[in-house]
Amino acid sequence: MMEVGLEANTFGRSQLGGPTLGDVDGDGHTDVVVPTLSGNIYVLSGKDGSIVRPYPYRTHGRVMNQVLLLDLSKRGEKNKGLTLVTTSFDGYLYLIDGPTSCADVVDIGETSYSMVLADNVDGGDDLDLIVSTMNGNVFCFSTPVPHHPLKSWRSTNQGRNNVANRYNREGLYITPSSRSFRDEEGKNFWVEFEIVDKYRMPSGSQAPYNVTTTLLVPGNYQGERQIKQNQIFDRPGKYRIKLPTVGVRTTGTVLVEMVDKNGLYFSDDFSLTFHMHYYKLLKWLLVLPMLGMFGVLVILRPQEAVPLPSFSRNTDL
Ligand SMILES: [Ca+2]
Ligand SMILES: [Ca+2]
Repeated sequence: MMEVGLEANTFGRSQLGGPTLGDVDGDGHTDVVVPTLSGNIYVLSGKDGSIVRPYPYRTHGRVMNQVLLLDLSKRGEKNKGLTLVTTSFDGYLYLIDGPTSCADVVDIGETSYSMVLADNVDGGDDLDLIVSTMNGNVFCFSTPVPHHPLKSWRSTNQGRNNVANRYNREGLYITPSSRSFRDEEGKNFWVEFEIVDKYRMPSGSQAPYNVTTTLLVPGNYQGERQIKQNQIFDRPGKYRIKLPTVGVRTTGTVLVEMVDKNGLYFSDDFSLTFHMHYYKLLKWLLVLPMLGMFGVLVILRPQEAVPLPSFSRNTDL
């Protein structure tokens, strides 16, 4: 990594957006992607800092942001390498295939200083790309690629200090069964997550993984607002953590954070509700007796000639 630092130094001030890391060409070794003000995007070998061919890729305007790295292989497709996604000051959005450096471009006609981000924004199960421009527009492009929590890249440096793509590499995500919408009523509930670590020799495993699970509930809850649990795991895999349910009707967010042996930070989160279903049942407490009374009146409908029953007729008043 030292050599990469020296090599990157030769770009000097011509570089504004920081580098991002990932195996761009799919040879099993990490590469460093460096955008430059000249419009060239360099890919450097993480081993020795040499330029990976056929890069640099030349755009026709300045590249002012970090380059997003994504696994854009479609369902069932086993693509090696990653796709480089970036805007350039020539007004195009570039999607550059890592191994070949062949590009698809989208003419957005606007410039951007911010990184293209990825997440599933509009639902469905496909990954979406978010491009925000200097004109104040936010574009959302859908892709034919299935979404996975580790494919999303929701902020520059992914919240703290990680500039590497996580899918098929390293990360932590909450499993779909845990993150789907739910309401909790019991004493406790379970959160399932998976620690992914695909590092091989010579770097080996990035364990131990220090995982902190935090239940955040908003201001309407009077007790302790943050319920935290900390655990250290020695190997990747799926784990379940039990969290206490809060005693009031409220919404909450579960945040799972992981720091590996190098201090790299990963996180995932989902939202849930507490005791909302019970509250929804309350309306039936009101409606059911009314329906019952209505039913009784319909079934026991008095004949025309028969006077309505009255409790007063047995009295002599
Ligand atoms: Ca590589
Ligand atoms: Ca989507």
